[in-house]
Amino acid sequence: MNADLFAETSPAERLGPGTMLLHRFAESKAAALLNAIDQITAQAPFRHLVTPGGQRMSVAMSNCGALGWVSDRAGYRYQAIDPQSGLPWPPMPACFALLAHSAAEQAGFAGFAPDACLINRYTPGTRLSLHQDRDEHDYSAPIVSVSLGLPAVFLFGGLVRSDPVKHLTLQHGDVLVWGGPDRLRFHGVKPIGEGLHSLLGMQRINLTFRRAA
Ligand code: MD6
Ligand code: FE
Repeated sequence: MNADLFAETSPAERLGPGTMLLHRFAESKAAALLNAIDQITAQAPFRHLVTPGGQRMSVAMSNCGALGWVSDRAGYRYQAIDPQSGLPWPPMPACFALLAHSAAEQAGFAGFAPDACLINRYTPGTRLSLHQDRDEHDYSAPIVSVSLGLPAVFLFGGLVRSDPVKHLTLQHGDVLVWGGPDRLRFHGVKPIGEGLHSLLGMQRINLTFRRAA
């Protein structure tokens, strides 16, 4: 049977009690998402943040929505103002909020209303070291993560840094939803491999939607 017959469906893979990988869930929306990302990053350009320890992050970041995630020598936090422009972050486009809400619902988290969307841009060789997402106000809301462009090997650990780590491939259009008992699992991204994606060229873009306030 022709595999293309299944291209519109979104097989869901359960990876933990609160984690679902929705394969290709965002694929048909990719062009609209990329168009919105171009508009957002015209106002709030991608930049390399500095960690509290003083290291420049290899991943370039921007944000949209009421709150944006930032890092500098003072620490990690969410704030309403882009420190680079002094202006509020660009608003979250309706197509972003709808996608995040419907993916969360599909994964069993009804009523997800994100107030923050972090936009990460990777090029070959860039990586994100193992971390927990713990800068949000409460952990009851899930996180919805959308992958676009070049594939990534996602490291999916446990609740303790030293727990064993699973390697998952995240492809263009894949949406990872995690919350509940998995909300504080350690995770990261291995260095992105060389490649050329038809829409994004030598880049991977990840959107992470959160309820931060
Ligand atoms: C990324 N994502 O995939 C980085 N965090 O580029 C994350 O750090 C992340 O994908 C929490 C939940 C899902 C994620
Ligand atoms: Fe994270």
